[in-house]
Amino acid sequence: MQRQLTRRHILGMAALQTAAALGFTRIGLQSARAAEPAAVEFAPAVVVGSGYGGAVAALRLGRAGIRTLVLEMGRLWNTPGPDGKVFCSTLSPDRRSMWFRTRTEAPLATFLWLDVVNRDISPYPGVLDRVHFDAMSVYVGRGVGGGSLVNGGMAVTPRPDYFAEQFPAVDVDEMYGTYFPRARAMLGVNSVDPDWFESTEWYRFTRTSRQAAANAGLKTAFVPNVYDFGYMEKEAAGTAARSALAGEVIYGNNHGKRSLDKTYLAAALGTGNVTVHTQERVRSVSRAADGTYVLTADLVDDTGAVTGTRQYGCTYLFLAGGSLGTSELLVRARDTGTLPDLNAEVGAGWGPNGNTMLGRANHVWDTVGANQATMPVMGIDDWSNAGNPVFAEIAPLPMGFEHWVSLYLAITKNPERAAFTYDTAAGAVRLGWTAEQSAVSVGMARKLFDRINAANATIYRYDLFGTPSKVFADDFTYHPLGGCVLGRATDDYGRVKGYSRLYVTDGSLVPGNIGVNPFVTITALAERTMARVLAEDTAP
Ligand code: FAE
Repeated sequence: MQRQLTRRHILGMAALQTAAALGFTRIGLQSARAAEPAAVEFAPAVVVGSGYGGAVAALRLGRAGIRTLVLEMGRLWNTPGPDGKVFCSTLSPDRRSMWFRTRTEAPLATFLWLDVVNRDISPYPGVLDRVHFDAMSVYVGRGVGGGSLVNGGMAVTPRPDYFAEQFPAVDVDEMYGTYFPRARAMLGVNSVDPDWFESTEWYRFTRTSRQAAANAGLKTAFVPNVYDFGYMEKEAAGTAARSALAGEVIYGNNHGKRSLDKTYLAAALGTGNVTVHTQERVRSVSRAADGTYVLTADLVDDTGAVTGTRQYGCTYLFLAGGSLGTSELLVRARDTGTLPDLNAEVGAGWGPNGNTMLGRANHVWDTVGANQATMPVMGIDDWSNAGNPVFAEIAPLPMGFEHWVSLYLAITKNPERAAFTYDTAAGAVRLGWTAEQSAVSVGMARKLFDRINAANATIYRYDLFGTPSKVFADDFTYHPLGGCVLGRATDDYGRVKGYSRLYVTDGSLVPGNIGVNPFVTITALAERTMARVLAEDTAP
């Protein structure tokens, strides 16, 4: 699919490129023309975070002619390093890989129980973060584009019946008729050519998993993606630089991926009304006597040192720091008394989308291929099994050699939820998720994959998730959801209860589980919120 880029969109992309080349931490159309613009201390609208929810808010505000400042704690990923590449590869990570770490923390800790996956690195504001809580750690993207920089690009629209179950107050027809199509079009969603899929070596691993599922009587379904499959075919043909076919994904893609900096954010900057400040981490939010919001942000340099703080004022405040970022800001604001009227639902309703990762060992004749594309295109869809609803993404494991491993990210209908609480002594939030709650996801994933193993006379892999042997990786998630759930902590459109002109537009609105990979849902809900807010709240 060829996407049409408007002149303003191209201007926005030019602004991103110039800002990167000159090392700016403030990005707007002005920086594309001349020098860095003067500091914006007051903006009519401020957006915290530049992932899906933040990018939609910025574009819609900018198009409505509202001057908007986006504050992002990560960096702009647009400048090539000494190797000529913006991002480092998954197989050979360097400081660009992870957010202020001395060693990488990849989801697959080991291979054959050997510590061969992770590498020592020097601390730097790298693109992938793993945030540790007591019994759960959460992977998130850091930078202009948030999770879109590091994710697998799977662009899945949830089942309407489950969406309606999770969002009883939302008009399902309007979502599926207006906001999901709008989100997919803006994100540049496309699908792999089925003929190419059937013939290419790069998706042998998927076809092998599909056959194993079919042998157990299970259905599989193609899923769309935001990676440009036309580009991927050129990579395979050797006529374009390789990215998805060169093992790139969780530490960023140098080509092919339609991340938000190439879609929503480029269009937002192209309006001329949006400015993005990078490496500024919002620490607190309060309200001034005149009803405007006051934000304090720490300026973080490349070593992680806080080199100063800056204060911003705004009339309209959009929180889009993701499930973790927004929940942290609001729980802290409520419990330290800077926004005391926030209700008890703030921080509640959190879940990891039932995520559990696992590997199966295939027979030697069921090869998965040394060459694997990093963008998943298929899932095992057993969600309609009322006794054990699971949707399992068939995930790649591109190690450059044949290893016979089939890898999966199972999304289970785990009903467990947890809450964030504020730890005054630490000045940080805690997440109350427990190992017992993860065990519910494991039980559901195990039921499905026991069936697949039984039908194929295969076994699990025991060597992938550290020592002692762990079959199910149940202690991390890619899909943090909730903490500020729609209709509970906010009204039915993301307006935070207790305060006017304060909004949430990100994954914290989703009540812990959505049954599929979540960014299309987050984007479509943000579109719905912005349409309503611009029609009702910002009119003069
Ligand atoms: P998000 O994209 O996380 O953006 C939040 C932004 O706010 C980030 O850039 C933060 O750095 C920034 N921020 C946070 N706190 C602050 C603060 N205090 N001050 C300033 N900035 C702040 O939020 N989903 C799919 O649908 N399909 C996939 O294939 C898929 N694969 C994934 C693979 C990986 C490895 C990971 C980590 C995630 C994956 N996801 C996938 C999940 C998806 O990326 C995630 O649901 C969305 O990115 C969440 O969007 P939000 O707008 O909520």
